[in-house]
Amino acid sequence: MLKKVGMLMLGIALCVSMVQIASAKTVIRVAHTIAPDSHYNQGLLYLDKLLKERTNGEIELEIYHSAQLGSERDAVEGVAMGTLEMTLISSAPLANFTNKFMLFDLPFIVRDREKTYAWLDGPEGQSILDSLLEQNLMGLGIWENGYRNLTNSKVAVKNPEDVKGLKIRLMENPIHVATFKSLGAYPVPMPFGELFTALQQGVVDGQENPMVIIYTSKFYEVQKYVSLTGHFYAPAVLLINKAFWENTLTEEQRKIFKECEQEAKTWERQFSMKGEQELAAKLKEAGMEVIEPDKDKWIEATKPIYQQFEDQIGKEIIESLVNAQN
Ligand code: EAX
Repeated sequence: MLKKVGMLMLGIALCVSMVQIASAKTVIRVAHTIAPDSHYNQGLLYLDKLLKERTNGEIELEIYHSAQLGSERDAVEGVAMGTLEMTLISSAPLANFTNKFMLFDLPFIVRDREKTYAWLDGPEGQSILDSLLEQNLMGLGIWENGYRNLTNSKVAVKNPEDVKGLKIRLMENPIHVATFKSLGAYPVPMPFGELFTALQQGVVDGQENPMVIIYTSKFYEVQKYVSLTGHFYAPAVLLINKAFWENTLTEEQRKIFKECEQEAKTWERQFSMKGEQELAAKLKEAGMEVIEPDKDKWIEATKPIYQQFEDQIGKEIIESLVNAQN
């Protein structure tokens, strides 16, 4: 009997020490689809640095860039199932999971970035993030992908009608698709990981993305024109598996994580903004023609999209974001 108790005690002691070893260091795998020198990757590296410093090395990130672990949709599914801990993605593909983020897909809805940051970081942004909780997805914060600009290899697009007949790759999002369709383009929704090859082989004529992505993905090698349309503003969402967040991290670690996340978000937004200001010149140097379109014409041409999606998104929330920028 005593021997049995002794064995049991030893077993318990072993288990406890194993848990201690396991909790000594928690590695969080985080996937995203874009290049190592992009705003996403640099922002995540900064978050990793903060986490390591402030948890004395208890928490660190293992970052998988360039769609190494699949598309954004794959990443969201992985985080929901717990086969992946974290991802940073554009909000647009989340339309496959909830309609709460579709607000941001409306053309030209974000005109004042700073005021929008405040709205995103407040209760409205939080309630949008919370819409994913029932799918085991915990939204940690809304970072930035940025204003999307159109590139293509065929015509110097200045006015909305210039896109007629162009095959344009878009994210998998119904509002994006409807917008370009209404302008007479052929929308081709496809995951980002397949885009460079599709442009290179002429499967599509063009695509749209923020300057940081156009530059760091070297789209200037396969695209001639960049039109500074800024037609959609893409927030980026940092998602973590809810069970992992609640059960693997301690309360203290979650508190530190939240603080680090906020600082990294601010850092990443600034990095993104700076890229936007500086990269037109670099794209020119790389051989692209940079076109300044008349934005008012684009705003006018894409207005009907609001009515088309108003019911699905909710009038109130649209007004809230618009009013927050007045
Ligand atoms: O989230 O798919 C896209 O065009 C996105 O901008 C990119 O994956 C980053």
